[in-house]
Parts: sequence; structure tokens; C-alpha cells
Amino acid sequence: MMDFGKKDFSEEELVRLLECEDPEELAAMFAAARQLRQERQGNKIFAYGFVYFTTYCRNNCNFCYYRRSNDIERYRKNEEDVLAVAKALIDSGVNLIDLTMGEDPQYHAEQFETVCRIIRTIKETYQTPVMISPGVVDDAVIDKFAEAGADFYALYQETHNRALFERLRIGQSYDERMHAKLYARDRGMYIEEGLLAGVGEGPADIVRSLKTMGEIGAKQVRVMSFIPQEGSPMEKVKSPDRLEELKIIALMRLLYPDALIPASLDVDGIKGLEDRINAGANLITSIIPPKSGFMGVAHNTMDVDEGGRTVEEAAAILERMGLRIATKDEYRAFLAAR
Ligand code: SAM
Ligand code: MD0
Ligand code: SF4
Repeated sequence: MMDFGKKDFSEEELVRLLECEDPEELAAMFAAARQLRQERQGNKIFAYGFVYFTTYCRNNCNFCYYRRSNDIERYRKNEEDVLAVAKALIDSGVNLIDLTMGEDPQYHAEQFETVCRIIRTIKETYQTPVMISPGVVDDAVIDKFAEAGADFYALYQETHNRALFERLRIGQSYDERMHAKLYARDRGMYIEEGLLAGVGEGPADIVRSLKTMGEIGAKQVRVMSFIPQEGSPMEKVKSPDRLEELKIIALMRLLYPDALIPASLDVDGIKGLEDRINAGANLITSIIPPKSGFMGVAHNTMDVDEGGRTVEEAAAILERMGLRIATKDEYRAFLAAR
């Protein structure tokens, strides 16, 4: 049985844990991950509001519902609607607003002026941290996001195996994507790195991703299980067993005790929350107000209009687990301490 109290894990050990099927050892790994979270932040769990404000995209990622070639209904919300949904989320108790978009040509054409105004308004009017998830943009646009006060830049490589990247993110450059992330970091934003589980990776690829997350200094690190999307080239690819995602969450916690690690409601809805928190996640993402007309990504409508993806629902589940949602001040203090 592995000594989970130690700080360093060799590549061989990480591969072995990813392949481990021994229920006792897995239970010990999840317990160690929870213990580390408890030591760092007690019973507090963070929560982020998700605002996917344009589903137009110039890219053709093979795994994504919103890929350019998919003939689907799309929306582009106006500034007023974005601010209204952000306010509703903040009033409900989220700690941060994640402004997410497809690589919408219209915003590229206007040099992201509207997006920067929205960032400023949320920061100034509601004193709430903002994450921007815009895909790949020019350095000059990243400068603007930094000046507007964006706290986080989220950009997931999905895999750190270049050959696999090229099969997933068709026609996109691995290096340009990595460059945008590192440039945002160097401009003073916190960065989030992420990987997809179930897209053709092996244990060695996952280990490479885990290591890279640390090397690039990501403050937030995530894994999401692939969900097949109607009309996309990967429509028939099966969604992976969730144990893979849970193991990766636990290993991220063991390797990076201070990291923000999401339990995304986008993958299995609200019913997926408990397992992910029990694996060591410390943050709930993809909270979306019901009947707002805004969508998720992997499971774009699951639990949304039913009110399942709310702070209230999540808080009720956390309470049964002896946990609670952090206040705005507690989230600020957590960020400031790092
Ligand atoms: N367009 C921006 C980008 O690609 O960086 C931001 C939004 S994009 C929808 C955010 C993330 O959603 C992707 O990086 C990917 O990890 C995840 N995602 C997209 N399709 C998914 C799917 N079918 N299953 C699971 N995650 C998915
Ligand atoms: C989530 N659906 O948090 C969102 C999304 C983008 N920064 C995040 C993938 O799960
Ligand atoms: Fe566009 Fe992002 Fe979907 Fe790729 S993952 S198709 S960049 S929205």
C-alpha cells in the first residue's frame, strides 16, 4: 500500500495508482486527498458561477457540441443579459464569475471591448473575482483582460500528448494554446489548466499532464470526463468510467495540496457532486441559474432548469457531508494566501 502522506510521487507510482483497482488502496487515496483539503481549508468549499455568453465558435474540436461544423442552435447574449445573470449568481452566493465563450468571430472582430467592459463592471460593481475562458486570443487581448482586472485565465490543453491534441483540437496549434496560457500567467493572472478523460489517453499521458500542471504554475487544475455530443465526430465514443476522473482529482490534490480543483456539475449534474468532493475537489463549478437561457458545455442543459445547479442545492448536499460553501471573504483570503 502506498504511503499517501509523502510529498513526492514518482512517475511509476502515479501510473500504478491510475491503474490501481484495489478498493482498500483507492479508499486510502481518497481519504488522504480529503484530509489534505481539510488541513488547508477546513470545511469550506468554493463555488463558481458559470456564464457561457456566446456559443458561436470558429473552431472544430472533435469532442465539442459547439464545434463550428455542428448544425445547432446558438446564442450570443447581450451585455445586459450577461450582467443580469452574473448578478443573480453573485446574489446566490458564488465566489467567482467564470465568463466563458466559444471562439466567436464577432468578439474577435471587436477586439473584445464588450467583454472587457463586462469584466470591469463585475469587478467594480460587485467586487467579485472574474475568470475569463475565451479560448486562444492574441497577447494584446490578454493585456486588455489583465488591465480590465480579470483574476483568472482558463485554458485547457485537454492533453499534453501533442499527437492526441492534434486529433482532438483539429487545426489548432498546441504551442499557441500553451503560449496564451503562459502569457496570461506572466501578465499576473492566475491560470487554470485542464485535461479531458476518456479521449484516447493512457496513464503515461495523464502523468505527463499532472506534471505539466505543476511546472506551469497553474493555481487551478481540472479534469472532466468526456461526454459524447450529438452530431460531433466523437458522438459514438463511450464516456469513460468515472473512477478515472475521481482518481485524477485525488492525485491532483495529493500533488498540489493548495490547488483549486473543481467538481464540475457539467459532467454528471448535481448527483456527481458528492463523489468528486470525496475525491478531494475543493470547488464547485458550472453553477447556472435555472431558466436563464444560459447553457453548460459537456451536459449543456442537465439539471439547469430544474434548479439542480444552484448554490442552494449544492449547499444542501455539502451540509450532509459536514461541509459548507465559503463566503466571498473566505475565498478572497484563500487566494491572497497563495
Ligand atoms: N472555447 C473555449 C475553449 O475551448 O477553451 C472555452 C469554452 S470550452 C467549451 C471549455 C472546455 O469544455 C473545453 O476546454 C473542454 O475541456 C470542455 N469540453 C468541451 N466539450 C466537452 C465534452 N464533450 N465533454 C467534456 N468536456 C468538454
Ligand atoms: C465548468 N462548464 O466549470 C464549465 C466549463 C470553463 N472555464 C468551465 C467547462 O465545468
Ligand atoms: Fe469551440 Fe471551445 Fe468547443 Fe473547441 S471546446 S469547439 S474552442 S467552444
